[in-house]
Parts: sequence; C-alpha cells; structure tokens
Amino acid sequence: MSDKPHQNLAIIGHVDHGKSTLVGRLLFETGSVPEHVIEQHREEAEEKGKGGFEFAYVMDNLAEERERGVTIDIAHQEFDTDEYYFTIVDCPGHRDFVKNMITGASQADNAVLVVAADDGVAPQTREHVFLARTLGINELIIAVNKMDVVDYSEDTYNEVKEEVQQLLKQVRFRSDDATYIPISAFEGDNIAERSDNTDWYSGEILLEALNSLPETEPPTDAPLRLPIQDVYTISGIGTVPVGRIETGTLNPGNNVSFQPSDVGGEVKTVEMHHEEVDSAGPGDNVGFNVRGVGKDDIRRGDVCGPADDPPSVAETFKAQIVVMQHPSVITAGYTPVFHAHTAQVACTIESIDQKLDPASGEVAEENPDFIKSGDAAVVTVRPQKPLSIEPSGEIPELGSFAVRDMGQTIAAGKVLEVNER
Ligand SMILES: Nc1nc2c(ncn2[C@@H]2O[C@H](COP(=O)(O)OP(=O)(O)OP(=O)(O)O)[C@@H](O)[C@H]2O)c(=O)[nH]1
Ligand SMILES: [Mg+2]
Repeated sequence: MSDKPHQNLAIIGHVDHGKSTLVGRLLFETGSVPEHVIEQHREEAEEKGKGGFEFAYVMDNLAEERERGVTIDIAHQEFDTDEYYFTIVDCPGHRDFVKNMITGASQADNAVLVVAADDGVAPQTREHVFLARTLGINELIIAVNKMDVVDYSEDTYNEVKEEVQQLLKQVRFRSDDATYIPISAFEGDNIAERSDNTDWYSGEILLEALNSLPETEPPTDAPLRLPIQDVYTISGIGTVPVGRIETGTLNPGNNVSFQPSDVGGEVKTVEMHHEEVDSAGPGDNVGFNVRGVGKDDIRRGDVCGPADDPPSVAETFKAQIVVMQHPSVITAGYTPVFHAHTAQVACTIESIDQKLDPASGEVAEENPDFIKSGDAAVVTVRPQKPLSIEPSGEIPELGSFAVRDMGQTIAAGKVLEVNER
C-alpha cells in the first residue's frame, strides 16, 4: 500500500476507442507491468489474429475478451503517479455491456473519457458521459486517442474537441475545467512524455493531468455504506464479501448489518490488496469477514452498514430523473431495471409527479400523463424486490441510479426521499 492519497479513476468511452490499450500503456509507463509481459501479450494477440491488442490484453483477461477484442467486465488495476495512488476501473465500451460500465463509473471519483480521433463522438461516448455525470463523476479528462491514425492533425483534434465540448454542454457536465489531450495510447504519445508529433499542443500530458486532479474529499461524517460487489468463499477464512467503501469506515470488531438481506454480525478481519488492515475508509476496495454470515446469506447488491444505523430499504422512493432516450413515451406503470450501486432491481414507476424544466429545475407541469426523451421529472418508484438505496441529499454516494431497458440506458437520476419498509 502507498501513503499517497487514493483516486478511483474510471476509463470510459465508445467501443474500440482504445480504453484498455490506454490503461495497459499507463501501467507500462508507470512501471506496473514489465516489458516482457507486454511482449508475451503481443505474441498471444498475434496468434489470435488480434495484433495490436497487446496493451489491451493487460486489462482484458477473460478468454472471450481476448478472442473478440472487446472488454466485457470491468477490470481493476493499481498504479502510482507522483501525487496519487490510482485504482483504475477499465470500463467496457460495447453497448451490450453498459450495465457493467455503470458499476464501474459508480465506483469512481473522476474519469478519463477516451475518444478516437478518427471516429469522434459515438453513441456510447454520449451514453457514458451522460451516465458519468449522473453517477457523480467529478472531473473529466478527455483523451483524444489514435492521433497516429490521423497523422497527428491539429485540425482533426480541434474538431473532435469541439464535438465533445458540445456533448458536455448538452448533458450539462460542468465542463469549463475539463482537460483535453491529444494522445496515441498505442504509440505512447503524450502519456508519460511530451510527444514531438504534436508540437502544436502545449497543454498537460496525461500523467500531468492525472497528477493535477483535485484530491477527493472523503465524506467522513456519513455512516458506513459498503455495497457488496461479490461474495467469495476463501479457504481458511470463510465467507468474504468484497466491495468498495462509499462512506464511513470499516474496522474489525464493528457490528454490521447487510441490507436488504437483513443479516449481520461482528467483523472479524478486513483486507485490502491482500493485506490485513485495522481500518478502511471511503474509496477503499475491501474484502472482509463477518462472524456467522455465510455465502448464501448475502449477495451482490446488498449494502453493509453499522448495525445501529443500517442501510435503508425502500418500500417506495421519490426520485428526480432525466430521460436520455426512449423510443416512445414513459407512463406510470412502466417497469424497467434500475441499476443503483451494485444492485439491479426491476422497479415500477408508480406515478409521474412533476415534469421539470431541465434548464432551471423548476416545476413545469404537475402530474403529467407521460414523459419522453430529454424530459426531467420527479417520479415515485416502487422496487419489485427489496432494494437498499439512500436519499442523495444524505448519502449522495448511495443515492443515484441508472434506468435500463431494451439493452440501453433510458434514464438516470437521484433519490430525493426514501419511504422505508
Ligand atoms: N493506431 C492506434 N490504434 C489504437 C490506439 N489505441 C488503441 N488502438 C487499437 O484499437 C483497438 C481497440 O483497442 P481497445 O483498447 O481494446 O479498445 P477499448 O476502448 O478498450 O474497447 P472496449 O473495451 O471493447 O470498449 C485495438 O486494435 C488497439 O490496438 C492508438 O492510439 N492508435
Ligand atoms: Mg476495453
């Protein structure tokens, strides 16, 4: 473990724009992956007819990912810069795997948006930016990648930059301070060293931009909230739930409760990066062990919190949503899947209470019959299975969600009020 402050950084963007290649390159440049490993990957990639994927293979470990040359699940890796200790969350860009991207983005504080210079803003560029904003990503660094493919053209770079600026404006991402960098993940331009190929560019290179990200402020006064991502059985230890601490701290000896599974016990051990620790806090990815809690008692989507201040379980909740895309209209009774932290639960939009003016947030219409793409609204939502979620005004980290249906993100939003079970 490093003493430097920690950052969770998501890498987002459209399929094949070079996210995994960029992460592989970053790990290589920071000395986290030795050259001979990249060389092995190069040989494997060439055997599979996927020459050029050697850096992506650092992140894409699944056989199917390597055969298809796409990222399917989110993958985590660690590296250091001068200022920070980073956990990188490499997200899949393919539209079939946006649900995994949502989990990735909800684990991150800041993000690098990768946009290929030869392709520009593409459908999942939009979708990821929209989700990143709604899921609480603070800062975006925009890496205009594959500059080698466009002969390091300043004009092309400026066109892509302008496209992205418009997109950020459309989804109201606070965008004045976003950093844009022309890079080639594959060739290594402007990643760790300034490139001679882009002598027209004088801004920060990628590692400099990562170093100058603002330090994330852990919300220290909120109670422990730890969404469970997976539950393992490890010999010699027993049941080990893993996840990222969103708020609060977790210490051995704590009495905890898992909701909505409604089981609990005393924390025996807490591990980070395969080492036992005395205490873990916001942003830490932990594995832990709780006396008396077995593998079948808890599941992904549960939230762990203090036994005397347990995570809320919603009978219904009121939320403010923004509709990103829907082929027709949304009316009361609609039941898509809500993705909140690590949970995925079908929820019915029981009523559409108010339509809002998306620019000002003021009420434009009470009890509208329907809402459609581009609309913002306050709705009442009833989960079809128990769901732990919190008002975003109290615990923002546990108060946002994405709404998906028909393989795409329909809407995203934040929780205003929870009516507990
Ligand atoms: N020429 C060139 N090719 C690149 C660059 N970055 C990535 N590529 C190539 O683009 C292809 C896709 O790269 P990936 O890193 O797998 O893309 P990705 O964004 O992770 O894709 P998904 O995870 O499936 O969304 C591979 O063939 C890479 O070698 C670059 O800077 N220049
Ligand atoms: Mg990838």
